[in-house]
Amino acid sequence: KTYNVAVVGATGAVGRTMLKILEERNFPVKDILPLASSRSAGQRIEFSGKTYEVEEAKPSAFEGIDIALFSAGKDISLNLAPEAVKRGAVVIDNSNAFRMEPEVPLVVPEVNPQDLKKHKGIIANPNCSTIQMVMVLKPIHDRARIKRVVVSTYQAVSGTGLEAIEELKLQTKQVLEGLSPSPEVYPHIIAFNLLPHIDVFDDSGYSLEEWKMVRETKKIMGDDSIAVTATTVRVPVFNCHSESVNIETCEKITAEEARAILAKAPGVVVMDDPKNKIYPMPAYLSGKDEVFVGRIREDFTVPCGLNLWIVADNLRRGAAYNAVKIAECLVEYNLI
Ligand code: A2P
Ligand code: 11C
Repeated sequence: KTYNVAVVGATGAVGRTMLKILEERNFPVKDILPLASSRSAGQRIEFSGKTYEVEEAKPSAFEGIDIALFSAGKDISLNLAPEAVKRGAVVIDNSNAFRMEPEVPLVVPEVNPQDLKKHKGIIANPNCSTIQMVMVLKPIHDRARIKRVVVSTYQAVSGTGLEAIEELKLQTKQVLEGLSPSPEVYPHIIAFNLLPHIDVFDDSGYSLEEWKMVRETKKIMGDDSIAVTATTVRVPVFNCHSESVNIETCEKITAEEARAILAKAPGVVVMDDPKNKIYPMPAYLSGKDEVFVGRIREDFTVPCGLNLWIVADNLRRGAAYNAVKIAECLVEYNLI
């Protein structure tokens, strides 16, 4: 069986990656429909050796679509995902629009594929920084029950989109030429800087990106008791998010055992030999679909603690690959 697949946001950083991954993985596509704003209508894109024209995303575009992958921002998802479902499509939505709705499964296929079974038309793809963290937390939780997680992120500009990638390129050049850049995408300069600010702040002092990591982790892991606290930081890296993660467990787990458990975890690669300069780094991991973990060590300040360093390609593993993997599971479980 083959499927008519729409990609909403097909001209964006994640949308383009979704098309690439559908093609690479030979997803059973009957026809592809690239959708974006009216500004991009008529633009041509290549898919599996054929040329397609980008069309404007509007309700009628979803007639005859079986699967719609959305990555054009929250407002577009809120407006158009229900329209796509009404016309018979299953939506896999990469935005923050529906993630915390109780009836919407929030899925990382390696962690909670069973949640797909209760879908009612919309499935949410989690935030990129959450996906790479839960893939490492899950096998540790299964063995030793996680009580508390303290995470600090080092997030690449590709998470913001194509404009932010251009801004980092431009500003880097400007600074090296002795010019002072004027920030456009971010509230401050991003070249040679760090911004402890991702998404909007609320009265608690936390940013929405930090709250996403807290709430989404509990929902994906199916355990509200896991306490998560996060500090999310934008760094002048083009692609791949990195995370420093401190975990407190109920049962003792040694670094060696953690390494052995993670080596067997689906989609996780242990890269941990620091004396030989082996640890995950964003500069080398673009284009990969696994989550890389290193610097695995015990936290000696508590009876049952671990410190880890996690890196993954946020556009692929944290967004497009996860979405395509959800689509593959839907096909496998006959849920379309
Ligand atoms: P467009 O290129 O036509 O603006 P990124 O995250 O890389 O910035 O990409 C955002 C994606 O969302 C792009 O594909 C963009 O299309 C799409 N998009 C933005 N606004 C709309 C809209 N009003 N309707 C449909 N797609 C949109
Ligand atoms: C970033 N994590 O790196 C964001 C991008 O809720 O899906 C993805 C935002 C989201 O800026």
